[in-house]
Amino acid sequence: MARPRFLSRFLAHPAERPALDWQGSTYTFGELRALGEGAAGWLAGRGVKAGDRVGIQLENGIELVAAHLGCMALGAVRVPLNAHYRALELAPIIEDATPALVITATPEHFSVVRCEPAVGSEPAAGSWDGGELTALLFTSGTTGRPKGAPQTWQMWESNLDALQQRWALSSDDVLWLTLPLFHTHGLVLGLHGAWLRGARVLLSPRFDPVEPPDNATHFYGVPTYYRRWLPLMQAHPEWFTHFRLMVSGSDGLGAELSDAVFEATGQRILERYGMTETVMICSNPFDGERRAGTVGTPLRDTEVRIVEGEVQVRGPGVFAGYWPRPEPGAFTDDGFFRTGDAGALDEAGSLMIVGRKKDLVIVGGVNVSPAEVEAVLGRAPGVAEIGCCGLPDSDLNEIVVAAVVPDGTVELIALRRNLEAAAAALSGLKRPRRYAFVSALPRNALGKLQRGRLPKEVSFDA
Ligand code: MLC
Ligand code: AMP
Repeated sequence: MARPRFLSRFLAHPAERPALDWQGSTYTFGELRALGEGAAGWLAGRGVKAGDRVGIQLENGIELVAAHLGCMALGAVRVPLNAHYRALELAPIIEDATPALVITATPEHFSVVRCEPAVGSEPAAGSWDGGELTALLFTSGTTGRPKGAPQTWQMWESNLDALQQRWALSSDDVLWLTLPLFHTHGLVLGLHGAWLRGARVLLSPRFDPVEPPDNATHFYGVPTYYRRWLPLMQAHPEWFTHFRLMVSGSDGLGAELSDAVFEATGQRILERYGMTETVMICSNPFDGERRAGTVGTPLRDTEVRIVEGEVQVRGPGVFAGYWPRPEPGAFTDDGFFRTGDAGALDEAGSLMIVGRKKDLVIVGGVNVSPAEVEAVLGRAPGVAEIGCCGLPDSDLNEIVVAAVVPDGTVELIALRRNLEAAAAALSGLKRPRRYAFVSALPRNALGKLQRGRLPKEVSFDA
């Protein structure tokens, strides 16, 4: 198999250049290569072959990095799995991804695959000659079932090159990376984006609003990170002066928060917009005006249009379709992907995301399908009907709330307990933060639940 150019570029960085800092140790690009080859030997020793899919359910750390590098060296396709997901949420993903192996810290969540606890090192293997596919990322479907979005090296390379040209990213840059590495934002933009350029990554286990490392030049976050950081920015603006660029994405930043950060630090956060299915679509510029409240203009070679209020996109970063369950209607006849986001262009051609046409709640930058939450909580004893939606939240941007029609068989106190017990099968951000008990749900003439009416028509207690 031919080596993807993306990998050739990664392997061409000088062996002695620092590539990763993790818990006090610095790894050079040469050491990452050796780590990958060791991990590829470990995978091969467990029967994994080039082209196989490997699930990786780990929190940020050197084990996660080694697992990814091992797959890259062996030519296996990575399936990043959300480290917070429980058995119930993992089951449909595993069913669709059919991985040869899953590397996880919580093997009890898997019943259908062989699981291994941690990455060791065995004799080197791996030619870094993978196929076209590099990863299969699962994104919350609006129907409740996560959808597999295959990622090619080519998608990432063309998209990241266009993005980084706009951001003037260079090998001298140092990215403080606190995003989880199982979403597009942390994995593709963060880890792979930095390494494509030969830049250095300072990896943290998670985001905490603390003083940033003083050698960091770049930071990427979801709006919640900036909101939690704001008091510290106001108290210690000098802690943020070494950043050359701070970026926000995965959810709307809003002009108010953007302005507050600017007033505190003099830094105008650069907002960009993307999706797992498309990598990045639009971005504000590094040089030139960053328009608060907009996500900027389309990247090079990417076409964006608004049709009946919906953002549609076509370009080399856009995936070829869901796998293994293609979705009829995901693309228009002329090849534009329907994002499900509602948008408008301002007079300067910058895109504004004004809402969502899809039934999705974004909690702290994490997509939650209300249909999935309803399916799980709908089974709680005492529930006749349930409808979930998002409500604005001053920390997480949005939270999930649930309107429940009791079936009358249990007291309300017991019903609430049953709902909370059922919700425990879901990862934390998906669980409703508030419940309302109602006599009926808003439905259209055909009986279809109208989630968009819930926030207006139901009063959710705090
Ligand atoms: C935390 N939890 C999650 C989760 N993070 N559940 C699912 N997915 C996640 N990513 C759960 C925990 O298990 C816990 O459950 C509960 O939420 C609270 O955990 P916490 O760590 O105390 O939460 P908190 O500090 O509030 O974390 C929230 C957060 C974090 C915003 C800091 O979620 C985060 O880092 N979000 C970033 C998400 C991201 O990277 N999005 C990019 C998507 S890519 P329990 O059981 O313990 O209560 C994309 C494309 C693009 O959108 O354009 O970028
Ligand atoms: P994901 O499926 O996790 O990749 O999430 C993609 C979705 O995140 C998009 O369809 C948007 O709804 C949302 N999103 C990403 N970036 C932004 C942004 N800058 N502003 C508003 N929404 C965003």
